[in-house]
Amino acid sequence: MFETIQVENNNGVALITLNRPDKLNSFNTQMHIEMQQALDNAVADEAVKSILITGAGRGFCAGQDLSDRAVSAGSENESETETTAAAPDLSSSIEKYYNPLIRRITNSPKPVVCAVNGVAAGAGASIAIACDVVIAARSASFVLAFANIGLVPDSGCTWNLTHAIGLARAKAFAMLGERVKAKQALEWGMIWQVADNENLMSEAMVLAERLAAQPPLAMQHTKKLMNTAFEHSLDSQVERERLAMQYLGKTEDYKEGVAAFMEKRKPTYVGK
Ligand code: T3D
Repeated sequence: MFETIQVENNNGVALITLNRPDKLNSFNTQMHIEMQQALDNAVADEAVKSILITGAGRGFCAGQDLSDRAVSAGSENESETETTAAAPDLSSSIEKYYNPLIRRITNSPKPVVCAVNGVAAGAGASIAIACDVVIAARSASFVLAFANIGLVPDSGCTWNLTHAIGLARAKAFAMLGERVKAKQALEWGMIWQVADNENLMSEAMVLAERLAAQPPLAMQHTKKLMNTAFEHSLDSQVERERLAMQYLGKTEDYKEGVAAFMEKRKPTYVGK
């Protein structure tokens, strides 16, 4: 059904694999459209409880496919150089594709795990860090390649990264355009875990399956509270927590969680 990605559903996990390995899984329009569809399907499918995104081949994702952005580098004729007839309006691709993709990941009520199997560059890095739980192969790396081609970090990177690692690191990382290895990303608090290369997918699947077995409404509300925490004062945030607790305390899953704890058994959650 899809040509640029692969989707497999197993044990409550929708595994989405970016699949343009010869282009380091960089995004073209078709891949954007297929990703939108795959994420919408995963959210709509009641059997899917968590989503796992990874890449095929040696890279995770190199951001925008630059072969679709062939802007003339200049001309001997100064006035021709200044005409921007061939220049794309990047804001339209951001509005139509990158922002909706990041919003889909962020607003998904289901946890999204990212298994970074190789280099994550440009929007590829932004997409990885927009996910809820990020595990990276030891040999993986992150590069905010935007600066190297005259752009700014997009796809939520200036927000997610700055909150994750702080302004000093985020600015140097973005402005220098240098590669950061998985181990460094872990030390900075950019990602959750580093796995040996050969164990990446099995460890990522363990994480995704564990999240799939967690109470879905608690996952949804935890994610929302945390993703929006910085928009609120502490005073308003504790009130939002109170309201979420009020709602969750009346769910079947809370009853089941407490009963399972008291009976020393594994809980089974239904998302109600
Ligand atoms: O345009 C809009 O819609 C606005 C939104 C923009 C969002 C963005 O993501 S902007 C940033 C775009 N991405 C980049 O600038 C990254 C460019 N790539 C690189 O810097 C490097 O390739 C990497 C750091 C990712 C990996 O380096 P390395 O040495 O491991 O691999 P390589 O040899 O450079 O690349 C391998 C192949 O993948 C190569 O093709 P070839 O020569 O084997 O046929 C290379 O051209 C191709 N490739 C890598 N990145 C891209 C790409 N092809 C098209 N687009 C790419 N982004």
